[in-house]
Amino acid sequence: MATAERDQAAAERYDPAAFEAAWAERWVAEGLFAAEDPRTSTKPKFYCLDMFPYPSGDLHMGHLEAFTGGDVVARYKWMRGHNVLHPIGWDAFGLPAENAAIKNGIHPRAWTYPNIEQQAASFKRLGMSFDWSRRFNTCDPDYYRWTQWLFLRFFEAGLAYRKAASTNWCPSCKTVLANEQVVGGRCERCGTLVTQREFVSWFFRESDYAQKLLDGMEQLKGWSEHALTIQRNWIGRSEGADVTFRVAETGEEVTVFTTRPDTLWGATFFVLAPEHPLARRLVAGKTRETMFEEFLDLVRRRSEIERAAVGKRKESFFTGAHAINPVTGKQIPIWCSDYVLMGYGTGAIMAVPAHDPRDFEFARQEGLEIRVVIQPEGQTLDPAVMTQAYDGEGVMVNSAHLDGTATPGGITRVVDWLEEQGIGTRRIRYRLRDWNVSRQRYWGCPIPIVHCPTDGEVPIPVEQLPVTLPDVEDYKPAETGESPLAKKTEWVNTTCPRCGGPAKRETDTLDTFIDSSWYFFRYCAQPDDAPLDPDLVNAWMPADHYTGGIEHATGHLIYSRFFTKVLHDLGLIGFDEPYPSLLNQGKVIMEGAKMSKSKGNLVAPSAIIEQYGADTARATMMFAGPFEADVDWADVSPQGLFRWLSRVWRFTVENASRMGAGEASGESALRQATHRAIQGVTEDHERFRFNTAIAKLMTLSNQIGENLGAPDEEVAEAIDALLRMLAPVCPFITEELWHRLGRDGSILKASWPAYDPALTKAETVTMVVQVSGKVRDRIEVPADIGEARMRELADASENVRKHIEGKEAVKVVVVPPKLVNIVVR
Ligand code: ANZ
Repeated sequence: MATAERDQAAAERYDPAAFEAAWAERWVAEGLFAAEDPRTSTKPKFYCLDMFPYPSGDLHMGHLEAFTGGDVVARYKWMRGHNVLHPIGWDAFGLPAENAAIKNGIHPRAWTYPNIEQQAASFKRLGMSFDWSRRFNTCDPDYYRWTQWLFLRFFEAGLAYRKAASTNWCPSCKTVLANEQVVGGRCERCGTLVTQREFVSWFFRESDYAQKLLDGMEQLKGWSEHALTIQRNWIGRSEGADVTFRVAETGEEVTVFTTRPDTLWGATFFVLAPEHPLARRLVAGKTRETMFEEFLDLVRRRSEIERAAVGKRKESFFTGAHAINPVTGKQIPIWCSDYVLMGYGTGAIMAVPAHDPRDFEFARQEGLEIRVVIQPEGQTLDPAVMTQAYDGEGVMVNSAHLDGTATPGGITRVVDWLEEQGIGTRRIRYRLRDWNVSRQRYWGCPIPIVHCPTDGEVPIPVEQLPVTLPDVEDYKPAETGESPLAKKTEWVNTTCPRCGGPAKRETDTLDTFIDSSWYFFRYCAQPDDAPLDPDLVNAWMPADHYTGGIEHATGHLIYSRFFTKVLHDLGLIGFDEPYPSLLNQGKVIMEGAKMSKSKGNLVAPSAIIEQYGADTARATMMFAGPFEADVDWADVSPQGLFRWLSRVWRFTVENASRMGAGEASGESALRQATHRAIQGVTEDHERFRFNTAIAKLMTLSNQIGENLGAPDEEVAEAIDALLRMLAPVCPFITEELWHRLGRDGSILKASWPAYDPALTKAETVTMVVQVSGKVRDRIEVPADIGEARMRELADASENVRKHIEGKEAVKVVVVPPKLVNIVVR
């Protein structure tokens, strides 16, 4: 080879380092990703939202996956002619950042901001098409001022209140946790076993919205059934009845909630949650009072999950008192046990051991009576030999005049009767509880409330917002459960905005999940006199696409739906569901295990970018499998993707001079391949099947390679389509080639290719059906037909049926797509 040719070959080698970073800079500098005003834009709007990141370090593989997925959608929508809003910000307050800061011995602020810059730089380097002009951090006073403003709207509307309650306490993070932040009895952040502790805390009345949250699910058409089920169960609607019992010894009334009022005749004992106020009254002044306190101590050390589980030992304490079963008139013993939770229903239950698994376990443990009141069809349950509760359908027995009622269908009849008798009332209850939003931590949004000895809880006047988070020396959480802010006395001591007298500031900060419950409104516009611009919010929202982890199904994804409904009810916005389409990415793992520093199996996106470039990092992640499935990084090959991109690079550069050719016509193999790829990749993008889209692009690039001898127009058409379709996943290589081909503007704003349906029709062939070697039918079928479908068609043929009737098929030979031979005897 001559030197000049060799030089040219070298210059034309695929070298992403030579252009990726420069393009990343240029896109941002030119404002390529800026959304247009949706009220005046001629393009249909598309709001592409990603769950914004915690700035707890540099980007990890989970970020690479989730944000690339969102970016592919955003870029695809630009190319389909949409006005895309694809914003970014940082969820920068709260435990994740703070715990990391404490571990590293530096102030949360000094830890958080540099991390944000680092992540922002990495996002840019990855080519994320964010509208950077809308960027904000939730720990900026300009943002949390409006978090406080919203808190005050909730407070005024009676949706924020303060009460003493037994709450989840993480002994390691030294803070209260919401139920959603306790996973399997452990702190979601640090894994420590969560205990119960009494605190005066702020709550949001989320439980008032339980039914609205369920009803709203009708609108969530683009959510997976899995995500919907998790939320439905978390909200936990139960239909049943409240039934009132009387304490035999004292005459006081106590109500239970039951979903099975049809089993009332089988209630042989009664159980109170240990924390139930009646429990303490019943043991008061008795010799067992101190033992009861010890019992309570024991119970407090167990998590709710442990307490509620079937098959776990149940702590028990007999109160010595009895309740009167309102339908049998019998006295039944009142016990206390930890399997009854204070926070659900009324905190008291009628125990029906024959038909409830946990009551059965408790009865066996304590030797209590078991009485069968539901008899299954064709069986006779005998309490003496039962090994488990029977909770299925059956007919009521031992239930006086209701004997013979079929259940659970007949429950309505039972409740009607209970209501008539004044024993019970129909009741719907939800598992969803009010949201505990107080955190005894430094790094959060200060609660804009002052405690005044005269006026009580007084809101800070709006014009005085934000209540700035003061700097403190000692930001570590305290054993006492008191916020570090409490030590800052000059900040705490203030005057009451109402009476001017001395007062104290609230020292708890807000749960960071409040910050993230409304951020997507602020992306639409950032007015400086309101949290949101209703005009623009109503123009952009509901968001069209939301990408994020399914682990948020019972937390963020409920909180933010709740916020949206409240803001709607307060008249601030015109819709009540924030994101009807939700796509949950899978996890990135390594050889079956979680990636982590301690395991030493951590792969950083930056390492892949350095070795192969951002396009390869993005493509590898998207090609690794269906977006929603877990990705095992040990199974994927960045090298393979890099080689493929090198090939695309090479044939594009080498055929650059042919690209100006005119329009292609005819039905050649290459044209058909091109148009089938356009059809397939488009369909894949519409269903977020990024991996199969890439596979089809690989096939197309092979077909291009095999057909370089085709006329210029056909090669040009194929390469042009390939580049456009590759652009959402690999924006850099496609942009660089686009410019080398002398095309105008960014490929991001080029149009998505269209296919000619005449060229995508699947070919058909004639399938022959034989019975024992004799031709009995001929059927036109698609050339890519599968074996199962061929057999179906053969079996459905009239003539074939006639010839196999009454005979036994001993063998079926299928040779796709042309032959089915049924051998009969
Ligand atoms: C009697 C009974 C008989 C019950 C039977 C069930 C089956 P869901 O469906 O989850 O709403 N329960 C009520 N309050 C409770 C509490 N605070 N802690 C623990 N368990 C409680 O569950 C409702 C059922 O859970 C109620 O119906 C009650 O037991 C129990 F064959 O009442 B059932």
